Amino acid sequence: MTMSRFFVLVLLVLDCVVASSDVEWDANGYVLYCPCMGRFGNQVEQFLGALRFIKEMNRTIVVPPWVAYNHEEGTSFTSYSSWFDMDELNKYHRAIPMETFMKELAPIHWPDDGKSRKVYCPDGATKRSDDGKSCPAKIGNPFGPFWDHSNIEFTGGSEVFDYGKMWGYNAKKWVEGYPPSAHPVIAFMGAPGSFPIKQEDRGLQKYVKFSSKIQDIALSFIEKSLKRPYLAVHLRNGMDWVRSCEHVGGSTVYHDFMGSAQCCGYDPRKKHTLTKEMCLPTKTSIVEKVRRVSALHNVSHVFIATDKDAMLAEFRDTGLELVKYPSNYPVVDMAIMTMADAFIGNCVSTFTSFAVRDREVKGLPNYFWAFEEEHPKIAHEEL
Ligand SMILES: Nc1nc2c(ncn2[C@@H]2O[C@H](COP(=O)(O)OP(=O)(O)OP(=O)(O)O)[C@@H](O)[C@H]2O)c(=O)[nH]1
Ligand SMILES: [Mg+2]
Repeated sequence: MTMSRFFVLVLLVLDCVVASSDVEWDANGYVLYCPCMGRFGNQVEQFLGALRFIKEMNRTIVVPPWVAYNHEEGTSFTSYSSWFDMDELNKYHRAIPMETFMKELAPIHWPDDGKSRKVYCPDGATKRSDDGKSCPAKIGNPFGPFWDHSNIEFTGGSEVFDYGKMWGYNAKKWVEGYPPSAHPVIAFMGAPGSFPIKQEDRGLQKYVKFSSKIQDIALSFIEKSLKRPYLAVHLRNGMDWVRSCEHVGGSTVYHDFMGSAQCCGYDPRKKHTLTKEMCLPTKTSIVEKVRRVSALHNVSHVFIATDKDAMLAEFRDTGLELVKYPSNYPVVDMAIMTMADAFIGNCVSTFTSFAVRDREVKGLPNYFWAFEEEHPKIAHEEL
């Protein structure tokens, strides 16, 4: 080995030593959880609720990877930091990625010793377990694959909590009932955050910033293929969505359905009725709205994000330049939507709602299909 190679090796080793000693154990404890319900949009909504709850508990949040489902490739996991910026998240509260927690801290502080690795679940969940008493933490998908992905077996058993007594996930109750001295690591079977998101948690979106990798991909695409000002539209129209919207607008009047509060509002007395058209707008009304918003914002380029049908044929007569990202890359579609000068989304979709919250905190305009009022400004309460 040459001298210079030797020094590189020494530096690398030193770097590792320094890096591992960087992660200090937090005596206030940790919370882990599985984002086991729904896809990306749902997971983000629950993440923001969990973030507030865990901050109020004054524990460090162990940030789980995102779970994605694919017919061909099965269930997959993407670390938070590959899409988003951990430093930005840390501006709100102490956060550590799951991978780092498992690699650096778990071997010493949360060992697989037959007692430490416990899973916490509400009493109602035990019904699904084989013995009817323990947490069914690894039964079914994504439950099993999620914890397996991080090599976690709950060899310490289950800690079943009284959901009513804890007011669900009330931080004060948890601080009193489960102090870090006795419960240093709380691993929840599911997300300790509500779905749909609570109004007061919407603003936390500002701490969820895209990683530099995703930003670079989005910005270089915008520079190459779009011209500012540009309009971005989200068309949620795959078969699963058509089925989801089937019951809307029937005999039962819906206000709350997935992301719908972003249009219908949060105040129970003033809620706007959710219509079928808001969930699944007609093609004619979509084209008409694109024309109108484009004229209003003086745009010539429209970025189209969709899970299925980009409606290119229907938009052709508008004379607008239609642009799509060349591959199916949901998080990049999302980034390009958040950066647009104007945006039109789907009231019910939580995929839309991510873009809407991100744009809200930046003060950018949002519009919705089949819904005429511009989004009511969220209360900018102190975070
Ligand atoms: N590439 C791409 N994928 C999308 C788009 N919209 C939806 N999807 C995919 O469809 C999934 C929709 O699930 P969610 O993220 O939960 O959002 P949602 O619209 O509330 O839909 P559901 O909750 O699944 O009914 C996303 O996670 C993406 O994988 C889009 O504009 N572009
Ligand atoms: Mg969803």
